[in-house]
Amino acid sequence: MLRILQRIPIINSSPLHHHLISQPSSQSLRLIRQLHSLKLLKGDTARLPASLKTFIEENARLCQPDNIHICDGSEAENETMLASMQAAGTISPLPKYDNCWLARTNPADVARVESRTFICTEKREDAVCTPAEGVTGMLGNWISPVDYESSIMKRFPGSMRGRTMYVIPFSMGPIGSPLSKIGVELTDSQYVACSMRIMTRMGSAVLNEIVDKDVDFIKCLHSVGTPESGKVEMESWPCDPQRTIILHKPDTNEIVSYGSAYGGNALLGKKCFALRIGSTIARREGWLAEHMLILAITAPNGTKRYIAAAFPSACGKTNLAMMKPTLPGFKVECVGDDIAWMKFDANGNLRAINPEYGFFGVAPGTSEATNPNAMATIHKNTMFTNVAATSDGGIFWEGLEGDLKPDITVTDWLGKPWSPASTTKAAHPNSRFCTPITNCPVMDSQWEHPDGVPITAILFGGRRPEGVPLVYEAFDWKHGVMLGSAMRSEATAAAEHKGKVIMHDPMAMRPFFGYNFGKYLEHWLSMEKRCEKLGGKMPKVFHVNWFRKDAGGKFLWPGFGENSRVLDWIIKRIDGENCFQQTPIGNIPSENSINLNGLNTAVDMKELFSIDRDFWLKETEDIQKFYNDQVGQDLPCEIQNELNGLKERVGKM
Ligand code: GTP
Ligand code: SPV
Ligand code: MN
Repeated sequence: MLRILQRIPIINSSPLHHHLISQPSSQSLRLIRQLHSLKLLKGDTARLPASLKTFIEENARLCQPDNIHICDGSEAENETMLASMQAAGTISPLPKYDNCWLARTNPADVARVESRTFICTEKREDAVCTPAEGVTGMLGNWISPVDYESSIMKRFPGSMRGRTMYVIPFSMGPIGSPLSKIGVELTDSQYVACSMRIMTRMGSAVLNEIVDKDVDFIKCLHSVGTPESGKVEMESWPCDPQRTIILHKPDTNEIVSYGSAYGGNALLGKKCFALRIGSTIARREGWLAEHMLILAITAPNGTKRYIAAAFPSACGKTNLAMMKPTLPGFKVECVGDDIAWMKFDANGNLRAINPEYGFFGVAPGTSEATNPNAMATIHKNTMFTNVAATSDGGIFWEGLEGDLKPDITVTDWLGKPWSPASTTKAAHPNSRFCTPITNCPVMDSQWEHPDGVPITAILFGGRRPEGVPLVYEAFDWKHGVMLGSAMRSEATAAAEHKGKVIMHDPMAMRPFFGYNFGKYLEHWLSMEKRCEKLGGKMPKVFHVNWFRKDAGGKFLWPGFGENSRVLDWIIKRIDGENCFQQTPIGNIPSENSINLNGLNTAVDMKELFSIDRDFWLKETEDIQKFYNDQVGQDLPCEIQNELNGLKERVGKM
């Protein structure tokens, strides 16, 4: 047995390999035989550095694909994959637009699966906080190295049988930027390969970086899998929802994902790499990897500011990132809509890049009225997933009712006839468009600048129907970090949660922490000293809430382009204008300092900014309970001090 194994060229030894060596079985024998018959469908392995070659070989041996295809990212390659997916019924063309496609997933595979997402470290406390006795931790899941290996071995052997393994070299961030990082994803899904080509810089140029510079890459393994029964439920969308698992091993920069082809579960550059693994690298290297949009706003006087904003999933990042300001003379340009990697430069300016190359945006609610720039982006080279289709070859979802012509019929995301009279939704609430950033008409000229853009303000915000004002400013950095840590929001469709409960979602990162949240807060706090040493100035921190409702359940604030009025106030504060009044929770705009000129809906500004003592007493209690239950001894004392201060100020109201 061992002799057979030794004949296989193994240059590097990884845990997967050890597993094969240490537990020889008839199964591993089969794996080995399989490797010898593997065909390389496309690509040249001779030039690959040993580390990459080994990574591909070991996983091919494990997953037993029929073929291996090293992606070059070319147009021709993309067309071939699209045609093959069309033939398989995975996607259908949308002839109303230019090279746009509709994918329908297995209805069991429509969102991220947070409960099946794990961080693997030797010690549990490196990955997650220690919750209070009897409390289930909600700030990530830990898995031991032993269970990590066995989870893989229970799922991956032979998981790619009958399929091709695509090797996807990709860069998060502009190729060659000092802020960028490279990954290689192995996947048996053409849908994932085509989507990665949209979402990241993918193909030969990245492979060349790996070959020429022998740079380290993040190892990403993905398989849609096959159910244990061996029976694929929906041939056009193979997956294994029963056994889906998403694993991360920060110590070795490894990501392993099985069973789902949807979004953050499968496009591994996004949440798995850029946030979970990214945040652990960022901590080691002294920077921040965050669930944030990045925008540029230019005021009528010509000054341009860059702002980053952390809102939980489906809480308005894409909308704000490319908004069309209603306030005359203002211009908003987009740098990114979901993820920011931010690092201080030599002068202490916090510089941000968007590591992505595409938008994976929430479809429902997107319309000419809410986000005209997104509408202008998505009619070319776009992959739509789980939206509804129209009889004239177009797309439809909730929010586009106004565009429906009477002679047009609609097919819902499940493929069934749908009409406005239907009681079900036409599009899945987490249906999405996957579209190239370069289509967006309002990208900032600096969006690909290798050094990033200088961030002057950081916004936190969630869906808070009650009690939380439209905007308030943190007193200082520490207070700002506490604000972020105490963030809460209504649950959304982007994950598997049910109902409209208000959930804690600290820093909008709850599903995306790569390490212990208490240590993450410590890292955030430490940014101030780092900046000071370099002689820089920290960004100002604000909390925003577009989603406050009146007693009748109507939004108090019109939102979308009108949010430019809030950005205008924020800029005035960055410039040091005395346009605020202090309250126990932070600084809110002084009367009339939010520019309402030309606003054509009546807004009850009093109610929008009201701060109710009882509400905030309860809020501080809830935050304390969250800290006690979920963070425990990992909570930095500075953060507890900040909460004590808030409690005291609210108590004195
Ligand atoms: P992820 O991609 O999941 O991280 O979400 P996101 O934060 O980018 O959310 P997105 O911008 O796609 O917005 C999600 C939903 O919020 C859509 O239905 C929007 O119409 C709605 N929305 C966005 N901005 C506003 C706003 O200012 N007011 C209101 N009322 N709704 C908004
Ligand atoms: C989110 O849920 O925050 C998203 C979508 O951006 S996904 O990529 O599926 O995580
Ligand atoms: Mn997101």
